[in-house]
Amino acid sequence: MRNTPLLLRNSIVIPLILFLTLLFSSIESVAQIKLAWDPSTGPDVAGYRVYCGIASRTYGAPIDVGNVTTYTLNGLSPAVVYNIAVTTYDTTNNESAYSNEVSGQIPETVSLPTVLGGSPSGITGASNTYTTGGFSSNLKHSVQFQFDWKGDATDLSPWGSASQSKTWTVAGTYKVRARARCATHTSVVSSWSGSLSVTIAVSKPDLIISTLTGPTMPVAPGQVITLSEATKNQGSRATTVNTVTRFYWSTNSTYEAGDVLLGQRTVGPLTAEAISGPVSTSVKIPTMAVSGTYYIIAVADSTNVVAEASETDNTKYITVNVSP
Ligand SMILES: [Ca+2]
Ligand SMILES: [Ca+2]
Ligand SMILES: [Ca+2]
Repeated sequence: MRNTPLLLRNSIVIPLILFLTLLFSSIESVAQIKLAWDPSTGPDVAGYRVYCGIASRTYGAPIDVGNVTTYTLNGLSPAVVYNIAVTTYDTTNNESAYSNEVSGQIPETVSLPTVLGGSPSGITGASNTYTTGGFSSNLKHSVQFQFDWKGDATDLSPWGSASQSKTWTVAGTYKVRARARCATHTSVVSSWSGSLSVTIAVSKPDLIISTLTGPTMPVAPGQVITLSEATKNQGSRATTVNTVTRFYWSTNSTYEAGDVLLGQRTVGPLTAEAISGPVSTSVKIPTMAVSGTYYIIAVADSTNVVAEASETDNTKYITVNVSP
């Protein structure tokens, strides 16, 4: 404890007045508090000492700043209240009482993140990943992130990494945004970023013929041949009912109403990405077919009992050469 009696030759018991200024740090600057005080009116002032502590009137070792009336305290921690006082001393090292005490603290700020990167569209039930960036703590502390998946702060992610994923279960348009906070001083939180508009559609199955093979040698009219075919659900949602894959005889590669049905098979319900087959189906080449090149077209969900993400990708064909 400093306990200097003030029985001094020149009795330099001089009230000091401090004016405290906080320098709001930029990203590159250090945490600092700038001090200024009125000069002592004593006749033989030799210098000043700055005292600083985290409890009122309980200071650490003083800093002898010389005969100046301003000083900047550097390297301070944010969110800590510093209590500061000054004394003056004369040419024979007699020291005054403390000045009035002032207190201040370094404010920490975290800049807001950039608008999120990630897909502006998706489907229900599927995970979507979004990433933010461009944020920082002015004190260079590490930061954490929170995502607002709806844009009104009613569907918030946990605080965590700059890249987080969301699975929406309801179709709609969502305004996704993010904010950052200091990982050490978690009450220091940035504003929200701008919003990324994300449109989520209802997920659906999508049936296709994934493989179709048949005879590679010429076939005769009326001949029974074996087709090998696989039907796949490449969509993001399961089918829940049986579907029918049919095989048609065609003079062109396009399935049309007039094409001749050769045969069919039943395909059970398929989960997302599941494949039924390959399965062999025997069909008979039309007896009236004349020599030439024909097409056998397989059609998934040919009776259209399943609403699909795409109804126009359900066919696949092979060519067959007929010779007597
Ligand atoms: Ca389809
Ligand atoms: Ca046709
Ligand atoms: Ca369909």
